[in-house]
Amino acid sequence: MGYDIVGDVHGQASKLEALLEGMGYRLKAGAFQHPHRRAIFVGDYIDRGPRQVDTYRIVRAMVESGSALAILGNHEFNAIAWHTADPATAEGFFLRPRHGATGAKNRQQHQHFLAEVEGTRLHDEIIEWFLTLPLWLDLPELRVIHACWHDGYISELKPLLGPSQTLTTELMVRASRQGDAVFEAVEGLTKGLEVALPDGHAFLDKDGHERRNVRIRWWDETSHSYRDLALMPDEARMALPAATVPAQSRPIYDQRKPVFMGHYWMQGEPVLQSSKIACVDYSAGKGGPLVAYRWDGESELSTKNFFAEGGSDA
Ligand SMILES: [Mn+2]
Repeated sequence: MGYDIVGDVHGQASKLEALLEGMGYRLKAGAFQHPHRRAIFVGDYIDRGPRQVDTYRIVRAMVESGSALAILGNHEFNAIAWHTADPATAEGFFLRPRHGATGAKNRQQHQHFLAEVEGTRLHDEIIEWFLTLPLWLDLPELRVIHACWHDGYISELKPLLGPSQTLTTELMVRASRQGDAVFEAVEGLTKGLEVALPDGHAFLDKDGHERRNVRIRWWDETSHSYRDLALMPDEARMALPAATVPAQSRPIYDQRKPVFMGHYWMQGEPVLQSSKIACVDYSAGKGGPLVAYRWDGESELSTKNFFAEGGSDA
């Protein structure tokens, strides 16, 4: 069976329809289907774009008809946390804060979704469905993760998750508490691998907050220093130490099968991260095309198999 691994949609339902049609999927009994292929969605269905609920309906119908598989992205994780009351606090407090400056920022990131569903029964229904999405897929032939395939985090979470790698409400609580091992593992898988800078080093993030950890390009086996591996604007990146990131804090991918991810807002022509690693997020949520990788059984990935639709709508 061929798989079409589709990047972060972020509410761009029109791009999604065009991409699916372009790849030969047709609406049948309410769901896009292909005679001999299946789609796999890498997460981040919501936030930013103009058709939040439509995107949800398209993806869910495909999953329920068996024509697609879908995993959880950090935006779905945040949406669940926004909607889940914090059992440790007074009424009116949620796992993702709604109060103060942080609350305002959280609401702003979530505003397009909230504008379509806030206060409705549909909102509850969508959150319930998000809770059925696995954090990763480890199929016989390939793997799918939203941001970082990390064997350590995966084996740590596996015994705690529900059947088929889903988050439970109890785990949502732990995953929302900074300092909890579950928090770190879920963050690592859905937002990417973070490493601590050497002692005495820090940088200011875009909000002016001092940070002692950086997210790195976990897939890049040809780079070794904080400066070369950090995911941040070049100017800030060049100020980071040229010291080598310790091997134990950046596990190297085992290469046993291809792994697909989204999340990184890539730009330009789609390229592979390696012959086993491909990111399919080309910023559909901010003007880029929606991209898929059309996988036909190959164990060495090929740039020729990227398929793009839409873009430059910003
Ligand atoms: Mn993401």
